[in-house]
Amino acid sequence: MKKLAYRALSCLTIFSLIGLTVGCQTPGATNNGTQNTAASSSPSQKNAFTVDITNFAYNPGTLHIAKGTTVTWRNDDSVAHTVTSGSNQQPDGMFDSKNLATGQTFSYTFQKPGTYHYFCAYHPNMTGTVVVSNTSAASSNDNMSGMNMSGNDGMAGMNMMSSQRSTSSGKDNIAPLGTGWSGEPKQADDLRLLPYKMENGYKVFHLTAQPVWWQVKPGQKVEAWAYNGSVPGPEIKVDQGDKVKIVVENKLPEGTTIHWHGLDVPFAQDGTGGISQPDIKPGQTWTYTFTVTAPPGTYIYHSHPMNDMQKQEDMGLFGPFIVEPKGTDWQQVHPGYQDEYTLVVNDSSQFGYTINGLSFPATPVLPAKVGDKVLVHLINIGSMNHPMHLHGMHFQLINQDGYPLPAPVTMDTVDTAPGTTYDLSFVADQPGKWLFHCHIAAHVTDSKGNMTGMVTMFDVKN
Ligand SMILES: [Cu+2]
Repeated sequence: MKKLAYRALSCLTIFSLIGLTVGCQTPGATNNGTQNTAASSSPSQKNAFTVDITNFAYNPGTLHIAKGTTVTWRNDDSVAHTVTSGSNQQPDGMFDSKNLATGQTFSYTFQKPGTYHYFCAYHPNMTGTVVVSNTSAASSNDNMSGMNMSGNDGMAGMNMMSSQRSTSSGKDNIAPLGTGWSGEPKQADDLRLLPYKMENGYKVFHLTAQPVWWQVKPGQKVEAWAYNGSVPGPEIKVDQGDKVKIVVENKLPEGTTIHWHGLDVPFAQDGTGGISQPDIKPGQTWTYTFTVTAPPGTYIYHSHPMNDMQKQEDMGLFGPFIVEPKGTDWQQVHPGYQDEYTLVVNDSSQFGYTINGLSFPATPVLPAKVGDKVLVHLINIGSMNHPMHLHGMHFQLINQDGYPLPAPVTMDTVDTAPGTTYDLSFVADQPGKWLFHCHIAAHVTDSKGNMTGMVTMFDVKN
């Protein structure tokens, strides 16, 4: 896994850079707050402005006002938000509306010039800025075009993933085979590791959902909807306790979201379209932010839009999310793993019976040396149970759904259920080409009786 994963790293880095299309709030946003006639007659509140909270955004996102102006936020969304001063989800204590239910308002009077950032404590994509000029509110007029914009510091470094900002027109053309957009033909022989950048203590990942051509096996090329051009999407690997941001760009012809299956994130980060967030529209970008609290093990990310969830999963919008022991990796865990593989089994209508998006004989051969301890992260993202059987060796089932079992269970077949993950551990104790396959015959045999579908093998050598 490691070797294969890193081999594709440079390629993926390029993908990520290309995919990093960032929505920006307009620094020069005009002063379009509405006059609040109900405000007090105090001169200092001559100019009062309202920021509407609608569709998971502050409107306007950037407000330019004179000192002494009172800003009132009104929540017109159907879910609660907050107006909390600070940035990067860190309150600075200046103001905090706390829970602002539908229809409620919150007001704050800005007395000092400066640039003030705020955010919603429930929805990290929601950020806003108030730029306060040195002009007195009592003498200022509404024309801010001549004001000094030098107080605009920090804008570039902010989280600018404005959820409702369109960054590109939706494209429904299909990119070349398994590549997303680079044009480089590629048949994935294993999952690839998604690179990240460290920013302010966060591991920042980028995923782009896009139609691509995908070759399930030679002669079977189908349209896929893939993350970063790969089915499954690239493996996200983090340490327990990591703070992560995952920037998702939607280049699909319809809305989508990503759900972090099994990771127990805050509600606003759950990625359920129409429930915890609006669908990310075509051309838009959305950022998920959470701390990985789950124990080391195997989890999933997959699309979870308001509509068409089955279609989107059938088309390939899923990937593995692996949590490693903090400060180490699996291969350093006592008594040590020499080989680590992630296998995603699926039975989608689009690809048929597959392991890692591929059908035997296109599935990867998994090398090991005699005596190696092998760790397998096994995910069933399909709609059926698949009893996965290992030849030649017994394995221990150590985790289910990422969490350790009270005691490892020794078996040679694990009946995997849809949406369930398993971590298997075994010692490759004799050489051979040992099949690992679904034991439902129809899932490993084509109409002519040839072996195909959910079959792979461990190639154990001396
Ligand atoms: Cu099966």
